[in-house]
Amino acid sequence: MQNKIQRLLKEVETLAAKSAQEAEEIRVQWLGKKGIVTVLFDEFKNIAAEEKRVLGQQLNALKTAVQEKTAALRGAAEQSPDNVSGDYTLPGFPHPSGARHPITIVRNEIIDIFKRSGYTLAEGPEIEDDWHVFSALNFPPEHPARDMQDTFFIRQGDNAVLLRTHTSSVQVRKMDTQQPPIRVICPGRVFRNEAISARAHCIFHQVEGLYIDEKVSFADLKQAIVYFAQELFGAGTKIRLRPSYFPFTEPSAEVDVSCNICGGRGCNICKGTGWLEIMGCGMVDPNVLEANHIDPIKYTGFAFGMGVERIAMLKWQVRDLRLYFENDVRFLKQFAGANS
Ligand code: 2NM
Repeated sequence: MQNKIQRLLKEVETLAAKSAQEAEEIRVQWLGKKGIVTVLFDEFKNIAAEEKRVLGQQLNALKTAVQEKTAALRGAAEQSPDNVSGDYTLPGFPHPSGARHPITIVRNEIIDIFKRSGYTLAEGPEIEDDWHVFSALNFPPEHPARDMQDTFFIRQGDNAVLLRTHTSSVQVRKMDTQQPPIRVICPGRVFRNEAISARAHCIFHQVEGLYIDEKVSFADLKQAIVYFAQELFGAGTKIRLRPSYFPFTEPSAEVDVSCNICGGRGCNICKGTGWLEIMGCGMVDPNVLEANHIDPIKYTGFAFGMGVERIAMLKWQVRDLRLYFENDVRFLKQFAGANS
């Protein structure tokens, strides 16, 4: 029986079929109810127990070889240009097309608005050092943001290596290489060691802006933000500024826009206040200019920063920021064709 199996194995290799139907006939001839392999399996039952182990393996190998061969013959016959059995009038298989991620869409929209106002784009590394993320931005040595609780350190100590907690580090690199006028927009991923919730994630996206020139004023900052808010949320959008604090700006403010859901009357999105917080901003602290070799007597500047996930949540009334990271296609599909 062993010899027979070996001979059949060789024969399987030489099998050929001109059509899918021929391939099917071969399959029946070998594997059908009275097929060559089936009969061998019947004979196998009567074989002495000590021979069964080796023979069983060989028989199974033969069966697998026949299955693979007939499937291959059938596949080849179906693909062949001689195969005219298909119905060419049937519609083709649709190719599902992808779409941009909602965070990409909003990020592009924000960038486009600032490009129209004369800003250029700058990008930089996600892995940074202490100087570009903290020291050059007027963070005092004991500032809590430098703490491990907020910052992911790759290496601690004098030559610390860390993941940037904001894209201001890119603006430091810009000030390093260019004297004013500087008008730059910096989008990118940032990292903070925070517990993940519906409102916070340890990785998120920011867009930060910086404008430095002679005689840049707080009024200029306010006008830049009004223009941005009305382009993004619609012509009737109002803004208000609330005093705040950031190490790199003085004075600093938090920016609210009038709630685009209820038109300012108060709803559950704006928690009855009529206002939604969208970003932080301020006049660049003279210490920051000085640390970056820009004359704080000659030049002034403003800066601002926003979280892209937050803006996207407001724009589409998404209540849980985690949806932007899970990539559930049922969620993502809803943004197909949402532009940019
Ligand atoms: C914000 C809020 C306020 C900011 C400051 C700077 C720089 F480089 F000029 F110092 N870049 N970005 C800034 C200011 C960022 O985000 C909430």
